Amino acid sequence: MPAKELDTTVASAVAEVEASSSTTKNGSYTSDNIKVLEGLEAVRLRPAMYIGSTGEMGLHHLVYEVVDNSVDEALAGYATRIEVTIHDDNSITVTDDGRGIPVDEKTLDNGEKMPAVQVVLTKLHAGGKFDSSTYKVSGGLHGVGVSCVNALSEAFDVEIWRDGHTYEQDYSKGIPISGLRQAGTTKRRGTKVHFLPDKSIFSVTEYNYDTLAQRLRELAFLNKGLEISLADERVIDQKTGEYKKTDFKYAGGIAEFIKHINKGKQVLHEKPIVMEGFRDNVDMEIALQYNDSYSDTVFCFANNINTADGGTHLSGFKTALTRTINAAGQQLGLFKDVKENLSGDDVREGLVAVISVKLPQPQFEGQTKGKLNSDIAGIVQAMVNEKLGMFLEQNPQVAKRVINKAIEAARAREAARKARDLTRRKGALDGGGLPGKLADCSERQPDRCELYLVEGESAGGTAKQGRDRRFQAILPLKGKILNVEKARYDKMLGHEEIRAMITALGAGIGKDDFDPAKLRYGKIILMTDADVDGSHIRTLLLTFFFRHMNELIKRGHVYIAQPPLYRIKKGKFEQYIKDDREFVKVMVKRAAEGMVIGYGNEGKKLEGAALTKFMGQLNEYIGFFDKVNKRLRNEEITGLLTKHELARRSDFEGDAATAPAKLVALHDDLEKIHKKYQFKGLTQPAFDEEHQTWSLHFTDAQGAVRHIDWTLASSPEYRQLMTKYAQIKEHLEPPFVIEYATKGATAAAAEAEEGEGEATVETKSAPKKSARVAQDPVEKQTAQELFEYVIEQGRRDYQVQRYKGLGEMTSTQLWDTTMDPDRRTLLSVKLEDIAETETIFTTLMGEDVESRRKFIEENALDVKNLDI
Ligand code: 0RA
Repeated sequence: MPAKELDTTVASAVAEVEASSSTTKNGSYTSDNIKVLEGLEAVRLRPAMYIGSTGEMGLHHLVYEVVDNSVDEALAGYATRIEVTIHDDNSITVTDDGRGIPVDEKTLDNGEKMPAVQVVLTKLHAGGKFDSSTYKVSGGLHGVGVSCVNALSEAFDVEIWRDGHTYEQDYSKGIPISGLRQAGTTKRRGTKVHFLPDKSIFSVTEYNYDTLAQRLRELAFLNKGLEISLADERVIDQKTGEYKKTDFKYAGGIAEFIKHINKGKQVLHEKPIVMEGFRDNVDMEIALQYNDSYSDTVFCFANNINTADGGTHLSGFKTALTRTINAAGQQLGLFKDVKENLSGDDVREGLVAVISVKLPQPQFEGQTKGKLNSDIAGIVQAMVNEKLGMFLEQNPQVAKRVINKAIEAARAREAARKARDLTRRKGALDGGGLPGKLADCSERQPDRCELYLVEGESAGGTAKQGRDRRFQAILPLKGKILNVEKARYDKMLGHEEIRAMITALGAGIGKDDFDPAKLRYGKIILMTDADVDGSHIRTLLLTFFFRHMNELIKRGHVYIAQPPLYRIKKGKFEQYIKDDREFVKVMVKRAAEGMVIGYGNEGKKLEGAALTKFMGQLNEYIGFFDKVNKRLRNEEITGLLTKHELARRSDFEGDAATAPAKLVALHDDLEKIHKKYQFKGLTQPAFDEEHQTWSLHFTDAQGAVRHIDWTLASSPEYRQLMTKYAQIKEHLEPPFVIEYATKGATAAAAEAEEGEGEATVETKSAPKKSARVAQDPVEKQTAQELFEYVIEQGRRDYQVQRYKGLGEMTSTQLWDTTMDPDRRTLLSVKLEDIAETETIFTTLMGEDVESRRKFIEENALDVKNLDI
């Protein structure tokens, strides 16, 4: 066993196995079977030691572990395709067309025989292939072998196609529950692994499509030509009626990775520059492309593992890049009025690069093993010197553009240095003199201090009055702050608001000066209005922190305040409400006090807590109803869909001759209202060969053809609508009769639910429940009308104020709702994934309006909240 390549965590586990095996050799107690179980038992006892965590990360890691083995088959030249499927029960299947796990009989140290596949699946690290000559990705970062996946799965089944036969074996929690059996003959070759993660071990058991997609896409980029597909049987694609599925295959490899990252950016040269080399058993691939931005993005990988902390491959690359570009600049005579050589920072401005190396036994270091330590800086450097040098020589146009950009960067850096020196002399950057607008706090210990960055002078003033000056500092920001995505360093430093921020924060800026340890506040809280401008300013601020003070986000210092959207008031009672949803909830609760709703014709009634709950669900139901109705534009028809409970695929299925009963019944109902809505065409149910389902169509009065089909019924909003419908349908029986119970009957019920929702802030005492004036019963025919009436009743006795901005609040109100640590809710800003965040920021803040619009559409973002 090549113990050298194991990281320490794994090595200690292996030591455990080996220790137990020597006990056996001494003949003391146990059979080998038990010894093997002991190995996997260690994994079950301390799973986090083997797969990093038992949360979301660990759960997804199981998939990567299996896939890595399949990728190894591809690297060895055998596999070309890997299919990953998420099943309904969140179990996973990984299929490849590699050699298939070997099935021949192996003799263990103690003489016992078992099929090789069983060794691979039950012995820690036996998956570290039998030969160690070629490089492989499994056994990398946490690489612990498929046996760990087996140990941590309730069920684990393997199917192998090899030498003309199909072989199968089943396991549970790492223990074989069958022998290896031959199950027929086949021409196929490869391995299929199906596993269900053990729910008693993982705190999260639901797979996230995007998380898997991201890693699989990355693997496809890193292994050019390899085809990887991801399917999700939990989700049906609206357009195709099939399971959600994505195929990743990139003939261009990391060059396409670069294009993916640079999507939407202005590039300096059309094609990424690609360099490849192979020396001393190290396979090197580097691609790079410059864009016109001022930041650099370099991703590096060793054996497909993202080495986030860089290492020898990165340093070799950087050295060669600086050297080669300087040499080319000299050659082309571009340095006439440049005094010094271009620095590493200069030549990396606007650079996007991916470095991927593959080597036999990579050495990693650091806490998270994110840094490559193998001695390869020299060969990477030599390769880049040669290949990039040659490229620049052969493509002088590209060379000139790249070098001129670096020269500009050098000039800007020089200007920035001067600007910084100037400001430093004025004491602006080192905390000597704090900005005049800052209202600082008296406390000096950073972790107890908070800095509020407040939109607008007037809100700033309110916040200054409302704050607790002991530990809360306020910095008002005037107007829109500079979009740093589009501005260079020196311009940024010239921007007054940004300078004030940098000074107040005290941590400096720039590679040499930024020191998060000098930060003067433990919490930096962005407080902007709940409108379009507010969210734009928030995005601009986040862009600044993301680009220039990333570490502060990483360390969890950046927060977003949540000012309320409404205030309701009645006499001395007042309450603040954070958003529209909460508003409806509160209004319903107020209205429902003492209210009794009769429904249907059998004297059934809803009141008290049941009524409030019903109204909440009804609100959501109406929300989904409106969304579905956007497709049909006819409330009566949308209502019919729910009434007929068209929900399952089987409601649309049938053989080509017989339409499904529910659809026929719906058609008959539509026939009845045909005239009323002047349909020009209402078809009989029609059969769709391709999808094997039936559907209805009608042409509405405006001439638009509307479809009632499985595509509609499988859309998320429709599914949600039906779920809500199922929850409340027993109450959806008109007519609805609203009346007030005589006082006393329902007072207890109303009292019982007085506990307020978490998101609202209440001050003063609750109003006395005034006895309702006796009132005639009111009758409503539809659920929508009922809902509107109830909300209206809720609003009746209250003054409702909707805040347009922070400035409309008094200082006490702002403190009570948004700044008081005991009552406020803050959102913490997180950097979930750097690469993805990177794209999102470029897309949202960059120049390419078209891709920004597309991004917003595709991600169905709330357009209200974005400035486009
Ligand atoms: C052990 C040895 C060999 C291949 C594998 C395991 C292997 C494991 C997995 C897991 C998923 N797909 C896989 N494909 C292969 C080497 C094969 C040989 O020497 O024949």
